[in-house]
Amino acid sequence: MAKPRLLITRKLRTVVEKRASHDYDVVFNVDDDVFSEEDLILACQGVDAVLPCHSERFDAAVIRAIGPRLKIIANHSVGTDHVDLDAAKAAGIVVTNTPDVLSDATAEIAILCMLGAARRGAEGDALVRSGQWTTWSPSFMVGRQVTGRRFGVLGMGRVGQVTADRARGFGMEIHYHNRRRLPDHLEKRAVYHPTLDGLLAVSDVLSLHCPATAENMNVMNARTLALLPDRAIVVNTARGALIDEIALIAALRSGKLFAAGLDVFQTEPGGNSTLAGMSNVFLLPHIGSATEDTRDAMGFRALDNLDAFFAGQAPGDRVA
Ligand code: 8YV
Repeated sequence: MAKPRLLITRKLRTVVEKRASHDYDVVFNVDDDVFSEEDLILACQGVDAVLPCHSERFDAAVIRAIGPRLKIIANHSVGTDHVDLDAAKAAGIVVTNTPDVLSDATAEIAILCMLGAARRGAEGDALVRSGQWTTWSPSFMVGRQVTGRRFGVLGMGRVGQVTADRARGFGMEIHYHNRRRLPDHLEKRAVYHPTLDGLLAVSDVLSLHCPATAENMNVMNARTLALLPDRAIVVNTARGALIDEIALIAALRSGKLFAAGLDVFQTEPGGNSTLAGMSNVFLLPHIGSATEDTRDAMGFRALDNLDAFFAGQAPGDRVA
């Protein structure tokens, strides 16, 4: 029987590409350039399956234009906000994601963002690199200590839970808001807040871990940022769409926020040039899951979903 034809939209790790080639007739994107919408539609029209990243947008118009051959979108990401799930369902296209395998890596980046923001990591690094480190005194580069402070998690899913565990290592008191309260063995004595506003009022550090759904768009805005304790720190390793960046910049400028640590932005790639010019932000280019181990695991997990689908079984990580 002919192997299913699979489009892999971006350059993946060699072990993942090798396994894919063994089981599928793979169309690779050798140059790793981002597809234009037109090219994505064209490339998907000629395959049975696509393994995309969050860099490819499958909105309703794209899904409709692709037509009948494509049967499955096996995402190489836990987030699925780049895919219109209702449109995929309507078109009879199965959609999967890669949960669990990137929780540790993303939690590491969240802690890096927290510490980078709290201890002025970007500012210090720039000072030494630029050769402008000409003085030292006990009042030089004084930051905020996070040990013993309150760590607020918005979205206590898999990544939120691992990040909370890491923050416990700093003696932080864990608070969270989630649609549902967690059972005791997952809550681990974290304090549940049934409302977002309740969580914000106690979050010395607020770390975002919820998906970018229509309801969560700009969930951190002028009103909600004002509810945080004075000199709080905001960390975002989830999606840029969760924060109104104009309101964030105002809160950072006014001193309401001490600092922010951001791995994700409203505009990607690129980020936000105003934020980039501010000293009290620590910025990374959306690399939460970018470790060798995790990239392999994400690729394998996406292939596991494809294998199940083409074997006539239910893929483990079906989201639509
Ligand atoms: C990935 C992510 O880097 O999984 C997600 O939702 O945002 C990141 O971990 C990216 O999507 C890789 O395709």
